[in-house]
Amino acid sequence: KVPWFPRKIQDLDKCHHLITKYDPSLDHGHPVSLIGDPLPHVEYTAQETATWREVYRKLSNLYPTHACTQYLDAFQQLEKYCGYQEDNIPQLQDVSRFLKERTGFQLRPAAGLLSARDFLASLAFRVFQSTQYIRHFSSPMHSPEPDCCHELLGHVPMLADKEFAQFSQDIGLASLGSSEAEIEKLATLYWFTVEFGLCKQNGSIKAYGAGLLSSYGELMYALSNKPEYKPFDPEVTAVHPYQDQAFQPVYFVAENVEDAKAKLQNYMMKIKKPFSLHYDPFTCSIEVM
Ligand code: H2B
Ligand code: FE
Repeated sequence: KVPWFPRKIQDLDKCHHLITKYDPSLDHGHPVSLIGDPLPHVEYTAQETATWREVYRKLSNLYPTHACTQYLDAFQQLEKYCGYQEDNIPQLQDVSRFLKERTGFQLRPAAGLLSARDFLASLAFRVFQSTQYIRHFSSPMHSPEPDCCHELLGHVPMLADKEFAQFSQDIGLASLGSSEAEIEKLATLYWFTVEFGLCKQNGSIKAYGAGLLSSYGELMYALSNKPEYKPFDPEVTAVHPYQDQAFQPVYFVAENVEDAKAKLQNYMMKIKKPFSLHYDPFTCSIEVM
């Protein structure tokens, strides 16, 4: 039996299941906002903005030497057009509008860590479910769960890149109607690429993964001589055990984003499903054939 999956963008209103590691009472079982609703404007406190400032300052010093060129190009644009500054936490509404113009991606607010199935399904529609709150000020350099520093500094710049946007949507499309075991593999692929991916660029290695680009400590470590590097190969990467409590002992290095995308497409074709899927961008819906 094929698990239920969203076929039109409005169906994503049913894809908001939280992974409540800490407090199950926080899961109210209904979405905080619906597709098409304006993204809420948040007034961040002075203390929250101070946390953002600290994270922003430290990370933006590392980007020129550690981030891939796609990231650097988008980051520059975000500073110019989208309120990315050390004294301002950008609003999701503005960022979503920016991304929509670049790659058709849009943000929607998420209440916390979502199940892999729901999170990946939204990517199939070029929807990125983003948290809007910020980590606790007591540990500005670390957050156990995604927060807006991670989304805005890690994910958003890469989602402004056309190739990367397609790569992200492809993982999402592969997840629709897939078995639990297959979702687990896709979540692992997502982990080692979108979150912790490295790529070659002009003879050196740079970061494109959001988990790296939003963590000062791990970004430095990932590009030091300490971790092990392996070539990105979906078959191998999808079953490699991963670490979510410490820095990764192993990173997968892609030749470039285009190559990672081609390899992923090849991998996706081997996932057995009794139908094929096509995304229709005009109606924002999935055609099942
Ligand atoms: N939920 C939220 N809100 N943000 C994420 O970045 C995220 C998620 N990542 N759920 C997902 C899980 C990822 O770790 C994979 C697909 O499991
Ligand atoms: Fe993330």
